[in-house]
Amino acid sequence: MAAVDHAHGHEHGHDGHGHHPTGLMRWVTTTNHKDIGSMYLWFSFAMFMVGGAMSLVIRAELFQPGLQVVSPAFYNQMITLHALIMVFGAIMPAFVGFANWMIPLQIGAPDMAFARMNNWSFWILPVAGSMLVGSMFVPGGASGTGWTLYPPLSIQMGMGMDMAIFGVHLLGMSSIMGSINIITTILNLRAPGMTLMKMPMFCWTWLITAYLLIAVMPVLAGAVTMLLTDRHFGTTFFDAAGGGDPVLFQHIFWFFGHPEVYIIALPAFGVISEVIPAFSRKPIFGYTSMVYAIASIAIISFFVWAHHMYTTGIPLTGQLYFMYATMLIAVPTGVKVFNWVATMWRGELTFETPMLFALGFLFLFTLGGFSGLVLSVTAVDIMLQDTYYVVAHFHYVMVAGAVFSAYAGAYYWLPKWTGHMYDETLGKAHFWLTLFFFNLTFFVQHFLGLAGMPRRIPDYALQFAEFNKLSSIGAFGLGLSQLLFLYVVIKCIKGGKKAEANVWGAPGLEWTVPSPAPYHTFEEPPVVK
Ligand code: CU1
Repeated sequence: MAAVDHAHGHEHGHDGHGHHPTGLMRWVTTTNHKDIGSMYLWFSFAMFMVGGAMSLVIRAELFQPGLQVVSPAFYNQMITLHALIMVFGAIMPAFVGFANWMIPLQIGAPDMAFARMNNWSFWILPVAGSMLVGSMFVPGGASGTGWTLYPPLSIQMGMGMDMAIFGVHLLGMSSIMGSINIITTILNLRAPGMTLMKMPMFCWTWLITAYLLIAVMPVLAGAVTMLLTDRHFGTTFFDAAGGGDPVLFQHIFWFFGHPEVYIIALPAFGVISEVIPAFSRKPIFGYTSMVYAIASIAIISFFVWAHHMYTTGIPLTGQLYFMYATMLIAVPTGVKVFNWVATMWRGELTFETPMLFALGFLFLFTLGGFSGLVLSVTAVDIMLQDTYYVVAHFHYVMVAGAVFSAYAGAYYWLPKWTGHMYDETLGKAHFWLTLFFFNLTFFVQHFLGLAGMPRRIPDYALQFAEFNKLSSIGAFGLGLSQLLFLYVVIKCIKGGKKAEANVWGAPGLEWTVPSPAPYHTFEEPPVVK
């Protein structure tokens, strides 16, 4: 079978061992990590556009006070689907795409360990995505619960909720299979001499993220399965009338939900840890402390979940414990930020688009981290719970954190992927537009939250009108700016200046293979000294 040959990389060239499918069938049957990585990235960008369009419906409704664009029920569906699609459809698959493309290249492996399972992991995603998007079109509409799917509302919603639950199950399966693949690849397929402590930081972040995923995706699956049996099979896990408790769902959900934040953030840290050293012409500062910081963040992330639940009536001692545990995460995160800054210190800095996005990440993610520290304080959080301050906070973490670093990674590796240079002028324009409109959209939401504007509400009191107008203008600008990225990528794939093998003069095994990276990467495994 041609597919198996690809998987093990022994069989090079097209020498008559079965035929190689072309056109659509190539993509459906591919077991090549680069094809699969590209599919993940394209899927992710498509979902980013869908989820983004939904956020524009939200921002259009909030452009001015009064109900004008959509009904409150549809607005709630947009709130729910925007979040689910962005988290599970856009951000997570983007970083799995980077993992597929770059981990084998960075550790000198011929492909991912389980090449066929890799194909399956990807092809589950479009089905799961259709479940989420399709839930809008069934009687009663999609789940209007928000992405957290809290009961009792999620028990009462119509069939759209069942589709969302099934979609979440499928996404979990895909993530678990992807994680098994990543762990096995990193632990078993490293080139001779590539010890764990010589691995590029991106591989380290993914190794630890994969363990996080395997630990918490089943917890989410359990939570939504209990929801499903409460809905249809007469159980009362979350129903007080039968002896259950809706707050139990929150505990289980956030035991998944908080590590999920780091599932998104750690691979983003990994990309940043590749880009900043490359554009500083220095090795990363404090490699070992970086590895320990990633591991500490991952471990502590399991013990802070109830900081999302300060207002559910948990005991005061519990509130205090979760407050201090949450603050503790700022320590290893601070180590990372310090190391990134120290890497740049006295480096020979240049500011091409990947570096600009990395610096944007550094500045804005740190801001998001600080507003997170503000929210970790129980007394403050009780005031700010369910306000736009929280919305502003997690968009600084998710957009400025995950999306900025995904762009940093995409511009950084585009020459490796396509063999062409992207248009630097347009790339920089994309960065500055994104930076400006991102802040216009979300910075003002801090003020709205502090003034008491609640989240997930389609209408608001008159005193919030100005900041909402600014935020909506920012959102439309931000959305339109992302089309520029699509144009830059297509232009880069179609042509442009030929990229040298190591365009950035960066260290790392991936830069020793030619650009574009060949379909089969290594004839013989390289030896790393
Ligand atoms: Cu959290």
